[in-house]
Amino acid sequence: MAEQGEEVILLDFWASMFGMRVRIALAEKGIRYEYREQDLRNKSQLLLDSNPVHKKIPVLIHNGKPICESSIIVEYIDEVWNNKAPLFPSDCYAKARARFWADFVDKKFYLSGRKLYTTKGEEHEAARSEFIECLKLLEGELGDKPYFGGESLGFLDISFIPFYAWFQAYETYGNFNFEHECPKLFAWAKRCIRDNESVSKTLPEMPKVFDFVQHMRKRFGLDD
Ligand code: GS8
Repeated sequence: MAEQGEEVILLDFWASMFGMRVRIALAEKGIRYEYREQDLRNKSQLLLDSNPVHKKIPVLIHNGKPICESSIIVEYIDEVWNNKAPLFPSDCYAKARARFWADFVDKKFYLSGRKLYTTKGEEHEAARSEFIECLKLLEGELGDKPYFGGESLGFLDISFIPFYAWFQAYETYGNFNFEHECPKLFAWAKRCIRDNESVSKTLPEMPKVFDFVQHMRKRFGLDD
């Protein structure tokens, strides 16, 4: 819990997988904070002032000081509120590995996933193959462990599980079945939700995200 006199504000958008990472980390640490939903099509002055470089959510404002970029925020939370179980493994190699795969989620998985519902034709086909390959690589990294870092929810789980809320959209527009393609990873996602209130209370319902994606597609002119 934030100490008395501490001010913690989160600038976020409900459907953002990056924002969800921060919400899960804050919940894991039991930190009380003020959630401020942002209109990304009409950005608030506070958002523009807090993240002048990227102008994106999430931004955590801790005692007036903004921290940007979800992975950096999660790491900050882990370091500042170190009274609860750490989110990172203590072993340096395991830590580097967790960071590597979280970076892979951002650079490869997220971008190919986005193309599933924003592109058509050849680009869409290529994105579909890449997306499924990414899932299989992540499933390989998970192996037979319950969580990426071992026995409990950690940094890489927190980086990746928010995307599960988007899976109805990924499966529908990517025309594949997650459970069928990656049964172990599917079981991991279910486990994260079933056994961690920080996750189950943060992730929005899949149909709500799907509805949001459908509206986005109409706006982009991909659907009537
Ligand atoms: C990505 C944040 C992001 O894309 C992170 O925090 O990890 N690398 C960053 N934020 C989006 C909303 S989620 O898709 C955003 O704020 N978009 C507003 C814009 O691009 O104008």
